Amino acid sequence: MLAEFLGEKYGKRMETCTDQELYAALVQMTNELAAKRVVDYSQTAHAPNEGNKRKLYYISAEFLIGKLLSNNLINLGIYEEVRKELAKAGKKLSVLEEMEPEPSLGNGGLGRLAACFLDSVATLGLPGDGIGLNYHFGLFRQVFKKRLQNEEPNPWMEEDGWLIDRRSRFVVSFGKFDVTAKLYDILVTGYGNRTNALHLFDAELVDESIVTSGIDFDKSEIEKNLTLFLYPDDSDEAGRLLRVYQQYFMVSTAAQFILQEAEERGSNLHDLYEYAAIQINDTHPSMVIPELIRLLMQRGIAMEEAIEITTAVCAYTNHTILSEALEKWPVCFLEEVAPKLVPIIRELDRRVKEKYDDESVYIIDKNELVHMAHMDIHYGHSVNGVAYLHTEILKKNELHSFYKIYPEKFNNKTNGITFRRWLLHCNRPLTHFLEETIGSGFKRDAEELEKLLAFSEDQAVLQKLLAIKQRNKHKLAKYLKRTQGIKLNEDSIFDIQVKRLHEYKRQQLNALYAIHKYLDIKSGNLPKTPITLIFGAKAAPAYTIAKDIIHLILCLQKIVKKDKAVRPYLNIVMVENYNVTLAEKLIPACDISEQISLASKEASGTGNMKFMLNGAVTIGTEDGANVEIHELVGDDNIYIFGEDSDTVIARYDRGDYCSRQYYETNADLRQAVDFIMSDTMRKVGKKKSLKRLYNELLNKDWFMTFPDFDEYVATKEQAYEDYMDRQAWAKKMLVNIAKAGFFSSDRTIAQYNEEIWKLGE
Ligand code: 26Q
Repeated sequence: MLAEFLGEKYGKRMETCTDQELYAALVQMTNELAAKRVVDYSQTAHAPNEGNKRKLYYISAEFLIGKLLSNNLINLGIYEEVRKELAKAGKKLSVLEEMEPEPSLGNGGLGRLAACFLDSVATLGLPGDGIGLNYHFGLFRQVFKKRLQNEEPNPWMEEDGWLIDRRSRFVVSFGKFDVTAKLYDILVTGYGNRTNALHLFDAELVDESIVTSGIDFDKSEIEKNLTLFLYPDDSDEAGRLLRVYQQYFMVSTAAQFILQEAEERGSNLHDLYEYAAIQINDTHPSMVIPELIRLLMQRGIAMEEAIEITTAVCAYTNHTILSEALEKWPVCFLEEVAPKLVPIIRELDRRVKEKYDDESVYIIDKNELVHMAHMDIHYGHSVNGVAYLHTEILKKNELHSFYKIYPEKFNNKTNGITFRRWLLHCNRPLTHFLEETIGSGFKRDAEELEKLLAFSEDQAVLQKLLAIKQRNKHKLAKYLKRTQGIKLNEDSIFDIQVKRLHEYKRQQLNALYAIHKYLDIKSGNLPKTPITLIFGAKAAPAYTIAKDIIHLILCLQKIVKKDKAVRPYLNIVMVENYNVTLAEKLIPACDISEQISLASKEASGTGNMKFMLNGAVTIGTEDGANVEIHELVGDDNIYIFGEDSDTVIARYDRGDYCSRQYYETNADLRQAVDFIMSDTMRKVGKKKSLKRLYNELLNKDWFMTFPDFDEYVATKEQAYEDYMDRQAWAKKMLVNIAKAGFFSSDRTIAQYNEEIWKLGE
């Protein structure tokens, strides 16, 4: 197939092509095949939703899509064919896969979720597109220098890449100027199904050359900088204002695009609900609500009706209970960025204040801050959390006043992941083995993984699972050696914590364990199996303590590496620039998955699901989706520790947490904490950074690592001991794989569709 394409397009034979030519041809061929599966609405007699033209628009500031080549080849059903064809000509598909740059259009869980969702929407044959921004440098690329994080731009767009210029223009009117938006599409292939699109808007006059050193640029040149970076540094006012500019740019283009499409497909806008369902992914796109109202009014619809239409169309997903992440923008920012929205927002707020005498549900508070989530809840028809526990906490605590007003709007949609990327693509050996053992039905219906339970006592199956894990550990070791110069002992336990760096995720707790273990080994307690602690995380550029934690881990890495007595038993590694590509290699190689957030703080987590699916055993707190994983696999196949969410919430309510008390009464903990300020550390680390972190832990420890320290250490020791009984461990792996089916994003999307979007009726 590829040979034919090369012949026709370029008049070339595969053997004579360079890798670059082959890669470019593959992208083009894949895009052409994908385009054939785009469903033209007006032409289809049998749209999946006969009698209803409703289409989903998933608006998100992030789409962390990862590399697309192999994913698209799998979804189009031609991966093996292409691989074999290339092999015949002496070429390796894996080499071409490596050439693709990873689009860095996201930061973490929320962005990766959006990408998994697009895959599942297309796979289920549903009409639904993503809408976001085309950040030229995306999220920064992380580089370690002297054990500190540095940030560099991460250019990812290619001449012959996946972006398709739609040659379509929209104008966004800001208060002081207009900006023309260009529309690019990335095709989203469903697994054996239709092709949808990810629409990415870009500012026409964006100028990459204004980026000076690192990721610095003139924040005031909005027309030139609007779509340069995802999450520009917002530690100053100019940075925060720029974020609002980006958000309005995103939602204004989105709203214009959605109305245009609806009208083209026959809507008179009064019936917009028949044509569009909008999902607002966290509060970053919340301004789409007043913007839609504005545009509907501009087209002659009265305000009352415009509000009703908008409410019927829009639904909101909440991804966090951390108050600092719940966006509140000063009205004066909106006056500058989108002055036409201000009277609308004021009117929406007036209506709320007229009805409810409760400040906690106002849209505009007494400090003239606009609470974006409040606007979503009042003027959207659905509010969902992303895991059972998270939704319960929203209802009972964070959003309780809203729940009392609108109980019917609240619902839970436990997150999911696409098994195409997180099993079929990233773990081929396991996929093939599963096919041999339980048939290939699980590829379409993830719940079929449960068939594996019938083999839980089958020695051959258990041995094979261990062998596959070993092979993946070997592959990871080779990869990290080649790309980052990191050496791993393949016979050690791979204990992995990879995720954004945030205090609530408690990488610092894992680092305290690392210190404890280091000192324990030095004092002569040698672990029976060597341990490798692997970290991967980016810290937001202005998040000082997060950067201090990275510094601590990198210093520990160096100390242990230099210590001849300890290094045969313990290795601490922080991979540079953790991203989707690295995740695809780390996760299949993992033995122990670290999900140790402070209970109540992690809305769901999705890494936890990816690890479990690939046969890692979780050590975690009763938080987010860990609760549901625990319930599914049972006590014997997960390691749960730490205080539960009720205890934590009660402690916050009392406000009486004092970390120093724990420090003073717990000798092991004190020893680990004090090590941060030891001479050994000072020799490799920066005093200012280490001291700041030490003080933070001792005087604040806002995410309560100290109360969980002892239990965490004991639980890890137990897990390491259990790991040595290989047969028993393999059974835990098997149960985790078998029970992962529930976490397929196909299930999540089917639920969104049944309960919120109703695309399939
Ligand atoms: C906040 C204020 C101003 C500017 C930006 C932000 C901001 C940016 C990014 C707030 C939140 C985010 C990202 C949140 C995120 O990734 N949340 C994760 O979402 C996952 C998918 O639902 C969950 O699994 C994770 O638990 C949650 O942390």
